[in-house]
Amino acid sequence: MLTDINNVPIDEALKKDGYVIVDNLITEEQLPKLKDACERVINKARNGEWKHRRLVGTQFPPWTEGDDVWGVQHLLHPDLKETAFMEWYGSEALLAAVSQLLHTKRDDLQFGKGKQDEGVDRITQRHSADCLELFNLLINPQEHDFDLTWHRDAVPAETAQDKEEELLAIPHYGTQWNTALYEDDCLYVVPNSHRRVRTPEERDITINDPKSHNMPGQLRVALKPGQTVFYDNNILHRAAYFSSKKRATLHASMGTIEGGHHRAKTVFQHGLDWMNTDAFKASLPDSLKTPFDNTQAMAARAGLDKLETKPIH
Ligand SMILES: O=C(O)CCC(=O)C(=O)O
Ligand SMILES: [Fe+2]
Repeated sequence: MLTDINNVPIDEALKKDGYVIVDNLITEEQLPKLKDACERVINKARNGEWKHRRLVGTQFPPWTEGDDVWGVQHLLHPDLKETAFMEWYGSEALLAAVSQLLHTKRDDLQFGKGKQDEGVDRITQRHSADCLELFNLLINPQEHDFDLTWHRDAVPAETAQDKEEELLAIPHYGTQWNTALYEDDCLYVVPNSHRRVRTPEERDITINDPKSHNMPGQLRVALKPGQTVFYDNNILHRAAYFSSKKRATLHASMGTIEGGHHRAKTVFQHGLDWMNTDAFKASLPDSLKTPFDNTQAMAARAGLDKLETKPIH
């Protein structure tokens, strides 16, 4: 039973507060390897050699404007040839934590987390593309500070209250997390906001002043190197990126097959066809073979055995 930094079981804390901070999901041997791998992919993203990146000025995909990078996408892509990311994604500590959080058997895990339901996805299209990715890196831009607005990943700010209630009631079948390789205090959350509709004041801020520094009840999540925060993607959150402070934070997700195959379209609509290559399959550690088979089986059941669908933009 894994507990958080306050000795509360992690699944209890995540359910209650909408976020949970955990130590030691990276070993001492893994940390320098992950840092080195990040340096290499950050350089590639900044010099344009790696095109899958998030660019300052744009919160949601597509990222076509600008050249100041705040995120590097697809760290598990075989073309990057960075095995440290895959080794960590399949590591015992991480899989144990995710299984406990999702109350699921190891054999029922799968890659990524996807959206809950196609109907929801239609409504939230713009957002969903943002959070469906498997494993990315969040970094400090070099030229400009950059703020993400207050948001829930799967409920757009303009959503009417009754619809918001409906969307918040949909089960997740997955979890996402940030793991800091360097000190990271970029993320802000409103604890316990993940299952209830916004108060009138929160609603007003998300719509009219989305970069507000004065959200009632806001908490700045301060991570030490090696710490992880798992957070419900519907917790009210924002992030502040500073060019002056080094950030290299692993941002990943994992799900369970309980969501059923209707999730497949949304998991794979974001250009994950590279997962279906021999090079990708050869890179899988034993611990991820069943989760990958589950992912493929789910895609096949949904008629998506090429692991790709039409782009949503
Ligand atoms: O930068 C962060 O820590 C949060 C990123 C985020 O909220 C998102 O990508 O939806
Ligand atoms: Fe988000």
